[in-house]
Amino acid sequence: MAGNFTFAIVKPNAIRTGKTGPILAMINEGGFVVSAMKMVYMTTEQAESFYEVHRGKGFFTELVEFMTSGPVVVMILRHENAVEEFRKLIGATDPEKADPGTIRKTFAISIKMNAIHGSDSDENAVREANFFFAEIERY
Ligand code: IDP
Ligand code: MG
Repeated sequence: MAGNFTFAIVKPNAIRTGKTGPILAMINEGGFVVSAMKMVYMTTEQAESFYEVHRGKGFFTELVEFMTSGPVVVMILRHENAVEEFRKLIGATDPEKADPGTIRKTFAISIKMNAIHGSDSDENAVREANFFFAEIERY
């Protein structure tokens, strides 16, 4: 399964502004298959744990506050070479640097409120999918 899936989160700014549907349409148009999906409202402890790798960075506290400011949609997405292909579809972290036509260029408000998360490696896709879904091999 590794290599053929990635993990994504539609972030609170996109949910609040009603962009979940348009973002899912772009994901579908990009050839990704949604193989697991649910809406969750993370606790501070969950968000801190999910973003553990960023603990100690200047933006860590505001990132955790943002990701717990409302519900998010978490997903497992299938595609060949999924991690790399999905990072291309979402664009650069900073929307000002993201290519036209990417999800972040289209829907991000700022570097923090950048609409969507995508795993950065196969190893992290497994970790992140496991963080929110049980028995991920079933998907
Ligand atoms: P990525 O999401 O493109 O992999 P990371 O560097 O892993 O980017 O950062 C995780 C998330 O933290 C970003 O998607 C964004 O929401 C937030 N973030 C990154 N850099 C900054 C910053 O300089 N200020 C505020 N938030 C940031
Ligand atoms: Mg990252």
